[in-house]
Amino acid sequence: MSSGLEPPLWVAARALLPGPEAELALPLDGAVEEWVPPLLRRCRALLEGAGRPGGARALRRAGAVLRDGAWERLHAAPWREVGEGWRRAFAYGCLFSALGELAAGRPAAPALRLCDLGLLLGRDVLGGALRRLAGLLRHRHRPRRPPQKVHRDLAPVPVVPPEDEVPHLHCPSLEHFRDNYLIPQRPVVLEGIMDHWPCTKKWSVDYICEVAGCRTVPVELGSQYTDEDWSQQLMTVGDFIDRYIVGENGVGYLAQHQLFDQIPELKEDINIPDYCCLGEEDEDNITINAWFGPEGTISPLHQDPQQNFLAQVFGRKYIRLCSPQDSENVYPHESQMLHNTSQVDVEDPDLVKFPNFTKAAFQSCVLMPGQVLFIPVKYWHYVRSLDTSFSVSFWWS
Ligand SMILES: O=C(O)CCC(=O)C(=O)O
Repeated sequence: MSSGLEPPLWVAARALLPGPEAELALPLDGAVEEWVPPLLRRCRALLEGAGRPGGARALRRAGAVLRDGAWERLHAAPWREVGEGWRRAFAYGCLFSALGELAAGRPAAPALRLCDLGLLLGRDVLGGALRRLAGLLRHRHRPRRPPQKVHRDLAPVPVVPPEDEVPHLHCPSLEHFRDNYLIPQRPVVLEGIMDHWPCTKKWSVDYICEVAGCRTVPVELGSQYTDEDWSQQLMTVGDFIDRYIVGENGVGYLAQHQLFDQIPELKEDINIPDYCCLGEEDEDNITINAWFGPEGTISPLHQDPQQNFLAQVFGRKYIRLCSPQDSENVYPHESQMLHNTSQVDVEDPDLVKFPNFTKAAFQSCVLMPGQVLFIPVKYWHYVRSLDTSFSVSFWWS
């Protein structure tokens, strides 16, 4: 089916999918409306002629109709009720419209955005086709200019009274960690355990921009998720860096559990802490989160249902912790949505409204690059970035 008119990027992209039409099974694995299967089959048929004049346009259009139709169904119900069939239909729509873009000789950026949308909201169909295509496009994408350097004065470091300081340990044995911290559920800062992770030497704002600048991700805007003006938006990592890390457009946080699946190159630079083997579940069930943002991002006092290792890659974070036994004293929100979040502003508490807050016993630390904080299950934690910061957390059970 080579036509000589095909741009090389399209040829490389097409080669990522199984060859002849007949081999391209497009399972949906879930209920969809009756218009979806014939449209899917049409996209598949159009793929064959997409390298010929007019073919690319038809594929782009058909893919976009599938994508837009599925997008509506993705947004018609609460997220957890959206069925597998619609998520896959959306992913196929993204894939076919991205391929249509490339077949038409258009630039890589819009196709890459479509791959990311498919990965974020859909599924990685056809054995990882979206991730493979995104990897190809990222290498063909014109590199972003590195972010402008800005000089900022270092923020003052909060004073942590020695009696409140979270204890520090250097590379404890598994048994020591288990008996003294995991079983009694006590927080501890672990040092030396991530020294060999490549991220500690490689990662910087420039590096993140180079590897992930052209990728679309969800970001949180506003200083903390309990604020009224807090919102979420999709943008490229490069735009996020320009606006919120380098620019002074307020506070934004790239706080994401899908980043490492979306960009495997970053995942290769981190390791799962050995201590996670003390958990009952296997490694595949560990959730790995990225936390990237400027100085001043705040995660309000909240608790999570799993054990956590919070690993600091660059920048420093001021962290305050208190035990679940103090839950009453930190005044959790009453609503179902925020019942794991305290109503109290930890660094400026309203003691008239929340008088028992003084009874809560806090421990604190300034988490430095290369340190890993163990936060036991349901331990309340408050986090404020003192610098532009990248942390990786591992939720395990
Ligand atoms: O680093 C942060 O801002 C929050 C980290 C956190 O809450 C977590 O890992 O559970």
